[in-house]
This record gives sequence, C-alpha cells and structure tokens, in this order.
Amino acid sequence: MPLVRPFRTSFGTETDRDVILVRVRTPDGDGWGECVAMSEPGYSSEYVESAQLVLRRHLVPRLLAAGDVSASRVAEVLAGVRGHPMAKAALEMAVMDAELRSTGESFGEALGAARASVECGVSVGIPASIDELIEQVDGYLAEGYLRIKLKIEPGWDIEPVKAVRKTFGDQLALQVDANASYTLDDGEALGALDGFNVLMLEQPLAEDDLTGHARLARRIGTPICLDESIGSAKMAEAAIELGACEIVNIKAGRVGGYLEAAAVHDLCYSLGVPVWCGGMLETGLGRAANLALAALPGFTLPGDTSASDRYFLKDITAPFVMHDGLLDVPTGPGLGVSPDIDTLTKVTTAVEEIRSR
Ligand code: NPG
Repeated sequence: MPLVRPFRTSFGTETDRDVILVRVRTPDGDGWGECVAMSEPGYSSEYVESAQLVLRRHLVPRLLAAGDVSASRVAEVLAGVRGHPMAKAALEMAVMDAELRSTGESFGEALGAARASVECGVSVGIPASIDELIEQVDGYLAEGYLRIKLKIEPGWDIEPVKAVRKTFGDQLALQVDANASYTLDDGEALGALDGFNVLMLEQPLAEDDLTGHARLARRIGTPICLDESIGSAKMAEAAIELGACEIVNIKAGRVGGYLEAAAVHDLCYSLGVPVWCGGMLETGLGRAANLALAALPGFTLPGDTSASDRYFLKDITAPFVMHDGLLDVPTGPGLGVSPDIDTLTKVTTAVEEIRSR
C-alpha cells in the first residue's frame, strides 16, 4: 500500500507498506491479524519475508497440530519457536479476532479498555529540510494532533527540536525518537535536549544496551522511553528496575501479541510507569486493535495512533477519522472493523492458504 508520504527514520525510508495479513478460518467464524514486520530488517531483525516463512513453516503448523486453541493459549503453543514476535502476534491477533467475533465481545472489552476514545499523537519522519519539517508539523497541528514526535538521528536532533519549539511554542507536547541511532559518546548532543523541555527521548541507544540507557538516564534530564529494548513484560521489569527508562512504548508486534502487550501495561501500571501505544504504520486492522490497547488505564500519554489519512489515501478498512485529537475505540465484536474485500483485492500481491487437513 503506498504511503501518502515517504517516512524516513534513522534506519531507513518506507515509501510503501508491504503487509502480511493473517486470516484464520474456524468453525465459529473468521478472524484477521496484521503482522507489523517491515520490508527490511532495519527496525528489528524480523521482516516481511522472514515472518511469512516462519508463519508457513513453523507457527501455523504448530497451531493447527494443537487442535482447538483459544487465543489465551496461542503464545504457549508457539513458545517452542524462539523469537519472531511479530509473526506470532499476527497469528494470535487473528485467533483472538475470530474468537471474539463469535462471542460478540470487542477487543477493547477483552483487553480491559477503560475509555471510549484515545488521544492521538503523530510521528514525523526525517524530512529534507527544517522548512519542510515546520510545514509538516504545522499541518498535523492544524488537523488536531495533540502531541508531536520527531524522528532524530546524529546530525538531525537539536536543530529540528529548536526550530519546532521556536515556531510552535513551549506548550506543544513534543518528544523525540532516535531508533537506537546514538552511542553513549553522543551524551553531549542528547544532554542538550534538556534545554527544550521534550516529554521524552525514545530509544537513544542499541536495543540490548540497558545499562547504557541507565547510565545515560543518570546524566541527562530528559526522561528516557524504551521501545526496541522492550520485548516482553519481563524485559520491561528489568529495564525499569535498572533505571534504564521512566516511560515505556508498547507495541503488540514487538512483544509477541496483544495479550503480552496488556501484560506489559499491567506491570508498568502496577509500578506507576506511564506507557503509550506505538505504531508500525498499520492498516485499519492493526489500528483497531491498537486503539483498544491504548484505551487501557495506564496509557496516560498520547500514542502513535494517528488517523488513517496520515498513512494511506485509501485504507483497507473504513478509515479512522480523528475528532478533536481523538480516535474512537471500535465497539463491535472482535476488531470491530473488517477489510473491504474489493479494496483488499486491489492491493493484494499474493495469497497463500494453509489447511489443517
Ligand atoms: O504512526 O504508525 C506510526 C508510525 C510511528 O514512528 C513510528 N514508528 O520506531 O516507532 C517507530 C516507528 C517505526 C516506523 C518503526 C517504521 C518501524 C518502521
């Protein structure tokens, strides 16, 4: 699916979203899942082709061999396969959707949503110039986004933050995301963020560098949020205990599914650590599930749950439209949204069917 504008981060540029959707067909009905892996292994080691292969060769066969499996047991059935959280999450999401559609319960109800709508932020990629950045931020603020996240990398950090603060003022809720592009030697540039009152600095250092994040946290005033480093509730606990982060970005795909994502939320909520919902350029299917997750009580910060038109001219579901900076959590059974089959067919490049017998 073509994106409305290229999205550049410190690890690469996305111009199109190549998405694996999983549709499970059960005696009780169908369900949809979305795999958030990108085309290349830049954000994390998973990517579209690896996810497709591990689903086909390892995950789907295990699930089918296990027989009648409820969503709550999918992770356990797939646990013999190490890693591949994004592929696992897609499968669990599809099983959960099928199950909830048959019982009439929504994703929000199943996960424990505490509100009917969610505050929206927007993530702004690295543009060609400061002027272009200001124009994009201006456009998003005019649309009503409540928080701006700037993608940063060495050489594109203080200047853009300074320019945005100068143009839009001190009241703007502003945060930055480095996608693991710095080292501890860059402490000076990262420390300079302290002068601009940013809400948080997200994932400055490498995914496996919890002690580095803890050291950096002691040196700078800006709160550190972790994304790539947090692969499970256990890892969130370790990061928090070490002092590596004060805030956690939760993405279901990164932690192996919406149920583990809810567990990360529960852990953080019990420790008083604020969380917010990350985004992976999802279609309306993943967006519906993210909104349900983002409605849990501990999601106290606006997330990267933006409106459909920030990503696609035409989404595969009915578009999610923002009102007053909010998106409504779907209330229908399961995800509460379904793909429009004509639209889906137009963007489909391949279909593969795996049967239990
Ligand atoms: O709004 O869905 C969105 C994108 C939010 O910035 C965003 N995602 O690191 O969190 C990230 C980042 C990302 C983009 C990750 C592309 C992977 C690929």
